[in-house]
Amino acid sequence: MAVSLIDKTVLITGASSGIGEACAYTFAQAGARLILLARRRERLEEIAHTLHEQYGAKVLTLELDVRDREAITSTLTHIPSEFSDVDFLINNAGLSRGLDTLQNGDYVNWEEMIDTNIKGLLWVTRAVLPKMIEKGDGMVINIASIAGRQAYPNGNVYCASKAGVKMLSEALQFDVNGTGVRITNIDPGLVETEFSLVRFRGDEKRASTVYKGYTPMTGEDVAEAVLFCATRPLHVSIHDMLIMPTAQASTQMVHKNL
Ligand code: NDP
Ligand code: 8X3
Repeated sequence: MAVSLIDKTVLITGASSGIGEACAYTFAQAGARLILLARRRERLEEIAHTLHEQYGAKVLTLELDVRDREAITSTLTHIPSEFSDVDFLINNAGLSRGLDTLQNGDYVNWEEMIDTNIKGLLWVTRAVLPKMIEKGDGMVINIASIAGRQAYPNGNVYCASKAGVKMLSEALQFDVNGTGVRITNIDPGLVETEFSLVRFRGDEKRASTVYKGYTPMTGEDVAEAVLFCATRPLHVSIHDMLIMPTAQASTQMVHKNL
């Protein structure tokens, strides 16, 4: 039987835009209680307000930086009781900075990607997973990327960070085996979000060219895939999913009509 999300608690990191925001809408519509985590408080509050208005969803917003291990650990281990029983953790917070060869790379960009995409995911998971294991139920969904399966020119550290996420997802299968907890890794291809705007530090023209000449995926497309994985019967665990725009064959080949 498909799993119902009514009254289930879903913690989404990086919920203030893109894929994370779309997951918030999709899971609220399915009846879940939400914990939305990101750094931009105003965005989170606007989303929470709309979710409450549209779906009557109960939402807790957490203004947190996933890189801040102490804040993550203390906040997530002391969540108000109505939200403290996290059933689903969607590790989505992540970013890319720059696009350059390694020999010309910027240490600050590298640290931000590794600290957010890998270490941030570890801090959040370490704080939430023990309780799931204790109750013998729960699910962790990691948003990695096609970039973690196939490198592309100048993608070096971002690709490595996402390969790291993918391998952590795989390793976690061993850690939770026999506990009832499920782990899913999702690798999306190109999704039109704020991702490229962040990568190119606000350069709108450069960011928009990434998505020109073909139909990229939307955050909602990925959110629907996340929902599908989350609602499989409890004896079914989707370990790994690759989801691409139809126009994208690989990181290196996108059919564009420019
Ligand atoms: P967005 O830039 O639209 O969203 C990124 C989200 O991550 C924002 O909510 C941002 O919130 C949050 N975030 C970033 N850094 C931190 C931090 N230090 N602490 C807490 N939250 C943080 O991009 P996407 O929606 O596209 O990205 C979501 C995930 O999907 C990322 O992991 C990305 O790598 C992955 N992905 C994206 C693809 C794409 O083509 N767009 C394809 C494959 C994977 P805030 O700034 O408010 O903190
Ligand atoms: C984001 C997709 O191909 O821009 O992970 O790296 S890509």
